[in-house]
Amino acid sequence: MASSYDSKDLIVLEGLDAVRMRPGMYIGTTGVKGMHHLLWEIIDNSIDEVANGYGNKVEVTLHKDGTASVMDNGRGIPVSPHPKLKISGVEVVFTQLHAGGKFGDSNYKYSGGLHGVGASVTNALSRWLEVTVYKDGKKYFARFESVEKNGKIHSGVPVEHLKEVGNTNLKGTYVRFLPDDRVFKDCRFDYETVLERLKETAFLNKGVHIELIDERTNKRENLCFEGGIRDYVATLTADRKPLFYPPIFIENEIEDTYVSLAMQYVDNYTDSIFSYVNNIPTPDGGTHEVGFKSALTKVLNDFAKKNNLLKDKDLAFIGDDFREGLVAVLSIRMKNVQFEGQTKTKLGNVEAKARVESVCTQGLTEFFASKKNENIGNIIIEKAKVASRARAAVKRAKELSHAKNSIENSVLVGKLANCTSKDASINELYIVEGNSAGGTAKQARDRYYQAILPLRGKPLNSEKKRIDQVLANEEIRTLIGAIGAGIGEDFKPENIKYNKIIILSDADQDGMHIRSILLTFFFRYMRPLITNGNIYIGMPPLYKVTSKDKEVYCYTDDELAEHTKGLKNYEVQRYKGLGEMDAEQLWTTTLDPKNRNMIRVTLEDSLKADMIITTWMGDDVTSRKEYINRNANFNKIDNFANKLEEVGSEER
Ligand code: TSJ
Repeated sequence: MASSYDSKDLIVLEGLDAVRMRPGMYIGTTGVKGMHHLLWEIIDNSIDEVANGYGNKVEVTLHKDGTASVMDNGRGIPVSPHPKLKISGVEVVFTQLHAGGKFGDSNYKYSGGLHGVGASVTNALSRWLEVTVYKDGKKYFARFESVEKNGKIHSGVPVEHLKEVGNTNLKGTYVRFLPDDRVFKDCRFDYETVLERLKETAFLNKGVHIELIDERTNKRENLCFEGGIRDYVATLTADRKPLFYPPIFIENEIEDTYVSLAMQYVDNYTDSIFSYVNNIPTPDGGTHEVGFKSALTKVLNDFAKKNNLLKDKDLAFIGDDFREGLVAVLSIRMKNVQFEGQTKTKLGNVEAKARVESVCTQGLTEFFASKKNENIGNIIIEKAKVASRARAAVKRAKELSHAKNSIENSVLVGKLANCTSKDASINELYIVEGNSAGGTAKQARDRYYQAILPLRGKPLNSEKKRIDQVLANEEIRTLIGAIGAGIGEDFKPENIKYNKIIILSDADQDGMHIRSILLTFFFRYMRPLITNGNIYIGMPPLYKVTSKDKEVYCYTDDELAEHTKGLKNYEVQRYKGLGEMDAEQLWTTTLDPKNRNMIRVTLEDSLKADMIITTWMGDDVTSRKEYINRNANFNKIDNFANKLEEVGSEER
């Protein structure tokens, strides 16, 4: 492209050259992420304009030539000369570091603050950058380039100073730039990355139209959320079973701070608070989140008291109890933001706490005081009660496993038939479904190294079992004590008393459910057992085939078919449960290491497994039913192990 500059006219911009020397200081990395940062700087400027009520549309285009452009229909960057610098406002924006503040602070109620290091950084790290301003009936243009002078590269040099280039009835700003490929090697803009960012931005700025166009692939997306962060929360909870609808929403302004909050509860145990200050994410929270949390705790405690929802037997709530299953978006706008922490992703302004707390307390109190929202309050309190009970159960379980020799001293010891060996490396613990099968197993085992813990089927068998109820279960607590290595964060795998822990349950739906509960329990509270390969699923035979004077046990349908092929005069006994076997049979088929068949549970991909377990164990009855139906062939116990993506080490 022909440029109308003469090298002697070149204005070397020391600030921008500094950016070029140390890009990492300004944009973090010189990888793809850093390159996207150039685009965020530009987009943020446009969003600032429309978020403050000037214009309503921002269009982002990813071009075939590696450039990106951003256009808005705001007022247009000021073109008049800066009183001190004597250059156009446009040139100030693109050549002076942190120029954003000079304009932003005085013109925008809420400015992005130090977040945007400014459009000048984008200019400094671009091969070229062009800007067109539509303002007051005129069209203006300027171009900046990276140029070489005396063998040195200079960044962001104005090669075409801002000039009027025609008339227009449009208004707004258009910026297009080519990231410098000497800084960002082999990088290209990623559609999904940009889309995700724009979507978040669109949620946070309700009513703003944001369009993303990818000319390289002809993909495009139009984003506009009239509900703002309400829509954000609704999207976040869409496939997670929200407890009510629509999300709670409050907003207000106090002392020049705008606070908005949308929240919802879903049927799980974690909390997710997404907080923002001036559209900037604060994943490490900070003073605004603290303010919100204390408001939430206070308002819900008051609600419970006022409505007599706490009975004598109920525990007092702590803040955490009100945040189980919470999905919230907290977005505030204020001046002079200060970020803290290593990554500057935590709000530090002390004044923000009181302001957010005040707006949230007032808004939430009003919300729950309304008769029509009473039921929502009740739902949340019920959920908090479950959370507080779970908390107490975990605490009890921890105490139990901490108590020295707890298992020997425990009244529960009767349940466990321990082995005599103290050598953990050879010891095995069989968790057996049902008292009767447990009794048989106690007779059948090799008591030197095999311990048996019978698990009553019933208390664990209901469709919906929360982990607190699981923990409250006597046998589970015995199990924690027996394993002897603690629970949760305090779990010490080096202290386990059994090298192999074998789950032995019936080949039916109840058995499958017990297995899933135990695995979820191990996964959540004793994960090293799974990753270290200590957990096994025992496979009792499904059939006994008797012919002449020979008895053969078959563990799968295939085995049965294989064995009975060509066999005459035989009888097949189908085992419906462990209880149908006598001690000798149980030893031969299921306990004796020489014959037994079992699958080692190893979590290759623990995340995936967690998802499966959550689907299975979670409160979404439909998906669990679906899952169970899909795997309804209980003859194939190993279906389960396969689903966990494990390759069983089969011992036979
Ligand atoms: F990043 C950027 F600076 F290059 C950039 C800024 C890029 C794009 C695409 C748009 C913008 C931008 C800036 N859009 N709108 C504005 N508005 C102003 O800079 C502006 C306009 C008028 C007044 C005023 O007081 O009249 C004040 C400001 C800050």
